[in-house]
Order: sequence, then C-alpha cells, then structure tokens
Amino acid sequence: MAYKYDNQNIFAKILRGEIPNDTVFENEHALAFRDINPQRPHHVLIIPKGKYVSFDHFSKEASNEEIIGYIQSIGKVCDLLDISIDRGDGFRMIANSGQHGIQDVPHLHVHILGGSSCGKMIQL
Ligand code: DGP
Repeated sequence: MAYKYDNQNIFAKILRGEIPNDTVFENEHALAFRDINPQRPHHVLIIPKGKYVSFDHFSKEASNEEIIGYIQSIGKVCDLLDISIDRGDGFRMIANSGQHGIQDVPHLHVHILGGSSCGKMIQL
C-alpha cells in the first residue's frame, strides 16, 4: 500500500511559512526547529523538506541527495546545540512512526533531546 501524505499537517504548514517556527538550522533538504512543548532543555525537531510521512517512507523513496542533506543536518544541529558526543554530553534521537509509534504529526521528524539526561530508554 502506498504512503499517503497529508498536505495540511502542521509541519507542512511550517514548511510553507504559514505557521512560524524557531529555526535552529536549515539546508536544502532539512529544517530544524524547536519543539513547541520541550521535554528537555534542548528539544529540536528535524524534518525533511520533501513530503515523507515517516522514516521508513523516507528511506525507501527519498533521493540520495535528500537523504544525505537530511542526515547531515542532524550532526549540524548537535554541533549548534553543543550536545554532540565529541564535545558535549550527548542526546537522544527519537522518530515516532505511525500508530504503534504514537506519531502525532504525519510528516517525518526526529526529536533531538539534550541538555539533561534522558533517563532509561523506554517505558512499556
Ligand atoms: P510526535 O508525537 O513524535 O509526532 O511529535 C510531534 C511533536 O511536534 C510534539 O513534540 C509537539 C510538536 N509540535 C506540534 N505542533 C507544533 C508546532 O506548531 N510547532 C512546533 N514547533 N512544534 C509542534
């Protein structure tokens, strides 16, 4: 079954400039901005500029250029926030996906959480 992308999702509106955001980093293929409801001192969402619902969708259908630009943006954001593990204290990256992943916004995003410990991995 094909992936279905909803053009009215909130991150699509952010990409179109219809809703403001607190941008941390941007390149040709990715936009990184602060989460509206931060769970740690640093809580940034990184989204691709293309219309992808989830990481599995992106990994199967994005071009190599999109994948490179998106993945490179993750390292840039970590450097900008001083949370990369070579010069900071690290971070957690989460990509909630679909119904069982409890994904609220159906446009691929990774959460980058840092600035304090994220605790144990997961609660069942
Ligand atoms: P998820 O549950 O993984 O789909 O996370 C969606 C995240 O998006 C959630 O942490 C809150 C954030 N969010 C929702 N609406 C907005 C918005 O309008 N602006 C920003 N910056 N973040 C938003």
